[in-house]
Amino acid sequence: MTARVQNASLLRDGPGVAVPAVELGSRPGDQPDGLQAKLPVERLALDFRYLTSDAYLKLSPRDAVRPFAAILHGNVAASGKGWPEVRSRLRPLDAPDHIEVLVTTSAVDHDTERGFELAITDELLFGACRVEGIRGAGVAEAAETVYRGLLGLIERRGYPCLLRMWNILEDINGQQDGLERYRHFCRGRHEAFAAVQPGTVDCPPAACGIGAEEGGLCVYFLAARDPGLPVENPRQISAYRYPQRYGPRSPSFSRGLLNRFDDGAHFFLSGTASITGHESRHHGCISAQVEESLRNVTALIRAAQERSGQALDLASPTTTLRAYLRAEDHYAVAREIVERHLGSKVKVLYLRADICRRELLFEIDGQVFMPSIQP
Ligand code: 3EB
Repeated sequence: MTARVQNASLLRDGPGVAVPAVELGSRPGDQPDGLQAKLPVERLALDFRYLTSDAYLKLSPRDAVRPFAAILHGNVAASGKGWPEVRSRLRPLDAPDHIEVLVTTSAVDHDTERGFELAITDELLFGACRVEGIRGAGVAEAAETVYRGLLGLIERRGYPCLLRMWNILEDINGQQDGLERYRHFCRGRHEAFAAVQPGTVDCPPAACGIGAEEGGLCVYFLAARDPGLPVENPRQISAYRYPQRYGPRSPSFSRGLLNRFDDGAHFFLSGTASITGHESRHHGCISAQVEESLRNVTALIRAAQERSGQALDLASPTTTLRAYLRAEDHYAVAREIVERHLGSKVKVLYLRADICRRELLFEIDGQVFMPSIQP
């Protein structure tokens, strides 16, 4: 087990006795509703919150639980308050906009380097970058340049361990020089890992690789000082070992990755679709694809618990997921199945997106957060 728990004494005052709880963000009028911390923790290294734009625009870098980066889905005005704001170029299916905010109680620094906007805490480095002008060609080169840049940057800044990558590629299923653009992307990404961080080739971070209608290549990441624990799914071949028929270089991602800080355990769930072994299942059937994807998620979470000894509750209110749908009119049926399986406490964003294999209609990813002190 490579993940670690630091300063457990910060959270516990003797066996099983919680220190007096500080209800973060509980001063009246201080925090918008969506950010009210329900968790009685003194320190929060990282949490994900889903907010409406009204609540988002009230956030301040001086909040006790403060944003350190935000992902804007839909037509949201940027806040311009200093933290990185990434436009996903993905459209929410149930509202005009949704904002995903990464929050922390740690002090946050911001910087830029080589086209990356950075947010830096004691525990984490967040970075985001976009390369445009790759409509006709150059996807592999763009991916390799971005990944070489970020791998160099995380080394130099002392956060060499990638935990989670998010990759959003314009026209992901389009063809370029007789090869699908996603496969060009996988080639460039693989070349960068092989050249700069070869140890990561069969121990990659959790990730998602999805398609947008515009926006070139958008890559953002979370990196840490020490490695997390990558976890594979017994129902699926590791993506980094996919056979050549899926492209000249395999996709560099682990099915999931578990990380522990003193605030609790974060399980990063990679993009999970209707694939068993290495083959896509249930061509053309949205309900069967959603069911198969959820069976994969369940199997992966079980594997993660067995490998780490860490309890993980997928159906917990601290879980935040994103469901990607290729076709807008599959939204109602997909949501009904997701809620039937996970209950209604889990927060799920539904987004219109392309999936990296043409026949796939659905993919789901996100985070399962198990706080050290239960609410
Ligand atoms: C799959 O299982 C579906 O290329 O980073 C899922 C998660 C997928 C991450 C990536 C691709 C990626 O192969 C696609």
